[in-house]
Formats: sequence, C-alpha cells, structure tokens
Amino acid sequence: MNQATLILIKPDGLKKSLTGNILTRLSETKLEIVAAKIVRVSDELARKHYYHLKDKPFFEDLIKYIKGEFHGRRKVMALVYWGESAIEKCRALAGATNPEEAEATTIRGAYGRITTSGVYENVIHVSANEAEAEREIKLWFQPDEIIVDLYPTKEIIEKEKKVRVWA
Ligand code: DAT
Ligand code: MG
Repeated sequence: MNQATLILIKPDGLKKSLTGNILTRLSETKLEIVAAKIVRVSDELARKHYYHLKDKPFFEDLIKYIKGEFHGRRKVMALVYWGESAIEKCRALAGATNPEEAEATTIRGAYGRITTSGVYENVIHVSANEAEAEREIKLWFQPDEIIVDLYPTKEIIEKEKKVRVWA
C-alpha cells in the first residue's frame, strides 16, 4: 500500500553535514521524494510537532533541539517520501528512538548520540504511522508544495493576509 511519511533531517544532521549520507541511505528504499524544503522552525511549529510529548520531562529540551538552539542555526530539512510501505521502510532505516539502542547500521545508530544532559540527538524524524504522517505533513507543508495529491484540498480566497514578497 502506498503511504506518505514526513522525514525531518534534524539540526544535528545538518550541522554534521550528514544530509547527503542520510538521503543516500533513504534512497535504498526506492521511494519517491514528493516534497522537500529547508525550514526555519518556529516555537509554534516545534510545539505542534511534538505536542504528544508535552508532559514528558525532556519536552523543553526537545523543543530547543528541534528549533536548532543546540546547533547554532534554526533549521531542519523537511521531506515527504511516498511509495509502498513508506513508513515501515523509513523507520527501519532510521532505527530505534534511543540512538544508543539503535542498530549500528541504522541512521540513528550510525550518527546519533545522547548528550551529557540527556537529549537524544537522533538525527532524523520519521512519522510513526499513517495518522501521524497526515497530521505532520499538513503541519509542515502546504498542498502546493507537494507534487502529488495526498489528502483532500479546497480552494479559498484569503483576504487581507499579510505576506512577505521580494522588495
Ligand atoms: P520517534 O522519534 O522514534 O518517533 P518519539 O516520537 O517517541 O520517537 O519521540 C520523539 C523524540 O523525542 C525522539 O526522536 C527523541 C525524543 N525522546 C523520546 N524519548 C526520549 C527520552 N526518553 N529521553 C530524551 N528524549 C527522548
Ligand atoms: Mg515519533
């Protein structure tokens, strides 16, 4: 069954120049990249992305981490991978959440670490299931940024919306 999954290359992955390595590993899946961009992560986006962990003791550090506050620049690379069993394939390549427990051959096993203050710097995010993928993809991307039709859309006319354009 074709599925979509959100992939994030987290700030540690970008800081360590791992983008190429990670994309090469993900290309083993033969899945299709249907959206990609570099995102400056706002506090609101970070908190919405990880809202299900808001009661965990590590939540505030997790927010700082995904916003890039530990790695000097507020950016992550966001992609949507699409194809047969995309979630299972990408999660298998990513490895276990705890990078010390992840198989050495997985992305997290090879490149992740736990900092002395206990932050799991595990390099990559992969949606855990289809419901999470839909929620996350809609959070990180607008419909026109994705080259396939994943979810139903509608057209609206937005009035008096402040947008930034080239000067
Ligand atoms: P995953 O990223 O494998 O889907 P998750 O959704 O349970 O795992 O957690 C999201 C992120 O939160 C995870 O990538 C790293 C961090 N995290 C999870 N459990 C943690 C823990 N016990 N200590 C520190 N960070 C943790
Ligand atoms: Mg998760």
